[in-house]
Amino acid sequence: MKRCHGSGGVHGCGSRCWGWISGIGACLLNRISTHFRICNLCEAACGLRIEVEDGGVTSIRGDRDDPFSRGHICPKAIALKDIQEDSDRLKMPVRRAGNGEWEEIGWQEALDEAAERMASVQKKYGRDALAIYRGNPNSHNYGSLLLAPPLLRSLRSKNTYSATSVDQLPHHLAAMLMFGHQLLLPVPDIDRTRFMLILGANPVVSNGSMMTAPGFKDRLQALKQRGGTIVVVDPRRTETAEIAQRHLFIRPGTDAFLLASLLHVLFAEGLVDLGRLQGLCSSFSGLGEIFEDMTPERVAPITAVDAGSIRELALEFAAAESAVCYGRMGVSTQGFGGLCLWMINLLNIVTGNFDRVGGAMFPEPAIDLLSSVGRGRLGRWSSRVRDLPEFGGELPVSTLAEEILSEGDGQVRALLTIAGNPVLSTPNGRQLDAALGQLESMVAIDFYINETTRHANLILPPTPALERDHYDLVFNILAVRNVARYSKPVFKAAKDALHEWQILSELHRRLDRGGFGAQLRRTFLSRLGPRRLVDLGLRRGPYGSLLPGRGLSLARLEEAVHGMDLGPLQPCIERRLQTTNRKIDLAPTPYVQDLERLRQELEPNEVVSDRGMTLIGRRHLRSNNSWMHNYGRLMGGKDRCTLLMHSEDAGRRGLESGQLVEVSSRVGRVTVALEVTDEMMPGVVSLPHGWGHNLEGVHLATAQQHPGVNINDLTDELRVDPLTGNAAFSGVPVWVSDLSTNCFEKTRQTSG
Ligand SMILES: Nc1nc2c(c(=O)[nH]1)N[C@H]1C(S)=C(S)[C@@H](COP(=O)(O)OP(=O)(O)OC[C@H]3O[C@@H](n4cnc5c(=O)[nH]c(N)nc54)[C@H](O)[C@@H]3O)O[C@H]1N2
Ligand SMILES: Nc1nc2c(c(=O)[nH]1)N[C@H]1C(S)=C(S)[C@@H](COP(=O)(O)OP(=O)(O)OC[C@H]3O[C@@H](n4cnc5c(=O)[nH]c(N)nc54)[C@H](O)[C@@H]3O)O[C@H]1N2
Ligand code: SF4
Ligand SMILES: [Mo]
Repeated sequence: MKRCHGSGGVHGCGSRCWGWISGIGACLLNRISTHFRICNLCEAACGLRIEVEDGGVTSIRGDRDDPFSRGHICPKAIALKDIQEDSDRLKMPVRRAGNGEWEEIGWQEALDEAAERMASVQKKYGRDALAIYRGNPNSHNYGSLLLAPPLLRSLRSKNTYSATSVDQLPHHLAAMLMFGHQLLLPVPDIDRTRFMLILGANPVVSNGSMMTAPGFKDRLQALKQRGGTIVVVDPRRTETAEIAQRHLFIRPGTDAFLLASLLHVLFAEGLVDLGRLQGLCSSFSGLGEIFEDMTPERVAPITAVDAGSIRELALEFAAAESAVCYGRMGVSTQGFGGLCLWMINLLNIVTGNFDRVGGAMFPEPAIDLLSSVGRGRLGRWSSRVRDLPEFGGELPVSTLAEEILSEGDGQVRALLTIAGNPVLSTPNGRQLDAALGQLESMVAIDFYINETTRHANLILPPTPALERDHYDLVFNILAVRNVARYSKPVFKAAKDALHEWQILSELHRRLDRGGFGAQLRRTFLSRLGPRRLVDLGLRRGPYGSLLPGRGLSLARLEEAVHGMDLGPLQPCIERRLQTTNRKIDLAPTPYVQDLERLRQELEPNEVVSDRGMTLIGRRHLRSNNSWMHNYGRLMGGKDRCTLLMHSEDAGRRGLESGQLVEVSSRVGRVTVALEVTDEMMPGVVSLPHGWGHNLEGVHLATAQQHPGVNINDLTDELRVDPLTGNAAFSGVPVWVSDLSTNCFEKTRQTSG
């Protein structure tokens, strides 16, 4: 292999090559270059060092000089190369012909037809007949974040959906109701806290969520080394629980009882102290009374956490020099997800651990979206079929299939998906799969023909990550340290390729029905492009200046190839709070009312048959939701899509590791290999999500060799948190049986 050692020391071994141009970080003779870039695959946003030779990636490593991630990386980053080179990845638009075959077409034709399909359905049936679903990668793509909203605004469909409602919606609601803005999201000050209580999150594997903290495992180890304590509450003894000093099993879906009980103890023991926030909180008086009946003794049989442990946890949390409670997917995607996220904030606030070093704090990102994104509203309209509430302009995606399938005025007839795979990622995926087959029109902006997009009439593929620049608009809002990093594209976009923002703005141009003012705004936005919008955002932000040559700007950020450290989080609530009375609302009415629903369940009433179990999900370091199973490098090793079950449960059923079992729920059934492990809580089984690639017409050669089963063929679209509309994935009742004896019918009868 050719070697080039830049005189700038970038390649570092000292011998010189005359082709090396340090200004551009490239060697013109050997066609070698080094690029520094942020990984956009998950929320950790690790800094990468990417070597390119002769137009191909030769290595991807962690960037040790990145001020935030300090060289941390996970195996998924390497797959950025595979995404770039994947022969299944679409490079040009494709159209599905009558015989189910796909034909490649040119961009003009594709964009015209896509716009025409959407416009004609809206014209014929009304604007709500077109639904839009936006998936997770949108938040990792600033072009899409900036240019999709104007398109959606001009489509004006109430049937707008996203992955938010199968994920973090309760976080946004709590932020809006308590702090006045859906994006005012507190994050744990993990690097300085002395006590961390983690509920329903496995950041050692997920690398952190609603908390951007690259190298999370190292940060946890550091917490322990400085004498701090980590407690994990989870129905599975996870990789994170393994590091923690204490792990408590909890019955899925019951965290709201535990949290209410922790608050009960704090009030009952006189341990509540708002500290500095005393004058900044409203609705404090009477707060203790609403938790009066939530004693540890009463919630213990419901949660399966014993009363002594609950009391001890509350006392320890209050006594710690600093403490923070952090909850994620496991508490947000459950029937009381809304209440959980409110009470997590409350716990941090009433123990004086809010907006304080070592507690829960607000980042101050270089581009502050608070002024440009709406505060969020709840329930301005509700879904047609099931009356689920809108939040922030979106309806809960659990209702999408029935909105397509139920006839009547306002029925959904067409769908636009943007970077989403709802057939694998939303509850009762099989029902949605069937519903998509009935649409009159479907357009997908995606670069794969997968479980969802196979139903599209047209697929419009954007450039992959390495062909575009990147600035993290979302995850700097959630970062445990203030940083700013800008990544240039590693490769020039392929000939004829369009970036996501260009596709969106081309569609917008064709669909814009606004007046002169709206059209002028649209033209201005698309001429400006996302890059210059980022520059403007940086200049208007807290570290920038509108005066030329002053403050943080894109030009300055581009010079700092490893990114810029903007310092640790600071107490800032006085500056950041967005409520109209400039106070934190400790007891917003929707929560106080919803507590009544919780109270009604203080007496457990669900009759579960002896074969009944509850199902939870899990993540794996080498998976990323549904779309990264097509990269061989990530797919080695043993089967990851297995059902985990405790040995007592397996023994009672006469089941053994490795055998196939049938798992069934109200909505469907799957057959999957069993893995017996005592890391599970008895009575609970776990399946990962994002699998089930064996559907007809999917073009993902590698993923189809390891198809797995879709957990969302078991999760139930009717199980939602009624307050937020968020899917309740945790604790789905299921029955597990030996394939050969198949006792499903029998258990279904006994369990009603
Ligand atoms: N049972 C269960 N279900 C879950 C979860 C769970 O824990 N349990 N987790 C939920 C969570 S947290 C989430 S966020 C959702 C995710 O749900 P989705 O966002 O619907 O699914 P993803 O698997 O992220 O699919 C991403 C899609 O975007 C495409 N894609 C990737 N990069 C790009 C890009 O740059 N541009 C475009 N246009 N397309 C791109 C991929 O090909 C894929 O089709 O799943 C949810 N579903
Ligand atoms: N490797 C990898 N990383 C990822 C992703 C991925 O798919 N793979 N997805 C990314 C995305 S989109 C997101 S949103 C984040 C999610 O990030 P996390 O929330 O950290 O991810 P999970 O692993 O789903 O963790 C949820 C935990 O909740 C537990 N749990 C389930 N039900 C309950 C319950 O009722 N109560 C309690 N207390 N715990 C419960 C589960 O056992 C699990 O350990 O991860 C991101 N990072
Ligand atoms: S942890 Fe996330 S951001 Fe970091 S390298 Fe892995 S996928 Fe990329
Ligand atoms: Mo997510």
